[in-house]
Amino acid sequence: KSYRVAILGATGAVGQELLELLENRNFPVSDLRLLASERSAGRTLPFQGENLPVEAVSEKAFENADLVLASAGGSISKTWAPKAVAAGAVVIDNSSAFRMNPEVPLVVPEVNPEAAANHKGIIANPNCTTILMTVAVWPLHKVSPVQRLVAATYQSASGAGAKAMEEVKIQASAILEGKQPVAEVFPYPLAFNVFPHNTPLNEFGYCEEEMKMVNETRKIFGSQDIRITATCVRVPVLRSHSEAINLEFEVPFSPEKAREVLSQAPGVKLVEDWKANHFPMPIEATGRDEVLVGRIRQDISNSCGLELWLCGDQVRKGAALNAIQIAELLVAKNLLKGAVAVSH
Ligand code: A2P
Ligand code: 11C
Repeated sequence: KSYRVAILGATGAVGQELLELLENRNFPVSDLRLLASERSAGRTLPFQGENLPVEAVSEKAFENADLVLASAGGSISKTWAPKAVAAGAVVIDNSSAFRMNPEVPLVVPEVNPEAAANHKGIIANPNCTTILMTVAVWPLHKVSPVQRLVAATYQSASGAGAKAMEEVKIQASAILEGKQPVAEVFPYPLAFNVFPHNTPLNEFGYCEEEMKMVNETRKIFGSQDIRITATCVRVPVLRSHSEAINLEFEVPFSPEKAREVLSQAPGVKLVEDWKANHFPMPIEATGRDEVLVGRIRQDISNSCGLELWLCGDQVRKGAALNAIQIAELLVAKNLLKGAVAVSH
């Protein structure tokens, strides 16, 4: 069987990665439509040795589509995902628009693949920091339920899209040339700087990104009891997010046991060379599928606490790869329409 696929937001950082993964993972595509804004209409993007045209998104663009991979932001998804579903497609949506909707499954294939089957047309791809954290924490949580989780993030420019990555490079050059950096995509210069994540703050002083980590993780784990808090910070890294995670269990969880569990966990790669002080780094996570985990150690302030450090490619596992893995799940379970191959 093969599928008619549309990528909404094909020209963006995640869109480009979706295109690459569809090709490299040999996803059974019979027809691919690349959708973006009016600005990109007429551009072409390479796929399987051809240059495919980019079209401005329109209702017609979803005609006959079996699968829509959406990554053009929340408001675009709110407008177009229901139209794509009405046209008969399944939408895997990378935005935050539908994630907390009780009718919409929120899926990390390594954690809750079973949830994907219960969709009503839309499946949500979680926020990047949530995906990376859940891949690393779920295997431990299954062995001994996490009571409390404290996260601090070090988020790269890629989380804010292709234009943000470009902006940081231009700012860095400007600073090196002794000029004032200009910030347009970000509220402040990110080159040679860090600032708390600039999403809107709630009445408790938590920003949206932090609340995504709290609420999405609870939904994915199917556990409303787990206590979670996070501090999200943008750092001048181009690609791949890092996270410091402190876990509290009911009973002690030894670092040796955690290493044993994580060394066999799907989607995780242990990176720990204590003698060389070599642990996960964004430059080594970039372009990889796995979440790199290391610096696993007992929390010296809490006998039931465990510390770990992780890095993961936000564009890949934090977004595009997770979406493609959800699509692969649907294919494996025969949950997508699609043309049946005719044998000659
Ligand atoms: P375009 O390149 O035409 O602006 P990123 O997250 O890297 O910034 O990418 C955002 C993606 O969302 C791009 O593909 C962008 O297309 C797309 N996009 C932005 N605004 C719209 C819109 N109004 N309609 C359709 N696609 C949009
Ligand atoms: C960031 N996590 O790094 C954000 C980007 O809800 O999908 C993705 C926002 C989202 O800034």
